[in-house]
Amino acid sequence: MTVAANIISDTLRNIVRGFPNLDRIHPFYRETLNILIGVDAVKISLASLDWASDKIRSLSKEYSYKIKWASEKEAATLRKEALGRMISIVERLDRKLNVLKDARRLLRRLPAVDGEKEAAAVVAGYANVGKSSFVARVSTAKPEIATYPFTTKNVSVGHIFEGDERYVIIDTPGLLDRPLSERNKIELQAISALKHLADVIVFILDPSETCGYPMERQLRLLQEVKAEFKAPMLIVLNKMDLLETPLGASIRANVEKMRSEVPEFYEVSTLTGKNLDAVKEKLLEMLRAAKQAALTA
Ligand SMILES: Nc1nc2c(ncn2[C@@H]2O[C@H](COP(=O)(O)OP(=O)(O)O)[C@@H](O)[C@H]2O)c(=O)[nH]1
Ligand SMILES: [Mg+2]
Repeated sequence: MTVAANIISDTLRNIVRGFPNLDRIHPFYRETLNILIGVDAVKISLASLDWASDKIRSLSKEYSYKIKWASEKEAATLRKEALGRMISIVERLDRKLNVLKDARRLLRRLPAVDGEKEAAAVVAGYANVGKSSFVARVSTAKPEIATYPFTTKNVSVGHIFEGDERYVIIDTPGLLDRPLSERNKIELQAISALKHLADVIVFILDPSETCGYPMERQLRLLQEVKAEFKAPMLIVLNKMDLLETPLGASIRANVEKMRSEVPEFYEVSTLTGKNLDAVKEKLLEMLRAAKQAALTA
């Protein structure tokens, strides 16, 4: 009986100890957990396990004492009674254990964003403007691909290394590539969680419009994302290599129009690499500032 009690009690205690500290995880994780499972539900479950672990240990002590002074026959009954009570405590934890199992699974599936240390850039813009190409160009060659917990969509998480600095850049296909009004509830939840993650928004536009979306729509999305996310924004015009093609005139016209509406932006080509060093330098500067602000906050 004592052995069984110790095993059960230790197992419960280890589940609690092995669980990430909810007050210290990245706000993005906490928000995601909160939306899908509920941070309070997880905390209550952890507290219940803690309580059960103590309770089982004290029952074990209580019955050991009784058994010591009991007759052989009484002892057998007491042992059975003790185990019965312990099992009933564990059975009542069933729902709580499931909450923790779900929470664990969710946290494991989240993109590998390393808590407080790393500032993160999130990439937005219509489909086919060159978001994935951009992430590939400015970050590690092989970004990690994670399935976003809300959707079947994949986010790709790249790392930007600069000396001993390390930042995260996240491509979120299917989330920040069209107006909010066109998104379903699950996608909106995902975006809400992304807000806690984004220190900088990289917004990419395609003035050649070969992505299939006119500049006006792209600019409207830019305004929408800007209003939605409070993070500073780095605006990038991609596919500038197409200036040398018959599309050149309309690209030039679109860039001129941009100049009258948007104070600062970068003209790049993720195909040829044009201006990518400058935009990467600017991105690093913004991420550094975000990190500094977080440290002094
Ligand atoms: N000409 C040109 N094409 C580009 C450039 N960047 C991306 N593309 C093309 O645009 C398409 C969409 O690129 P992708 O990075 O997948 O865009 P995403 O949907 O925003 O992630 C692909 O066919 C790319 O080859 C560029 O700088 N110049
Ligand atoms: Mg893409």
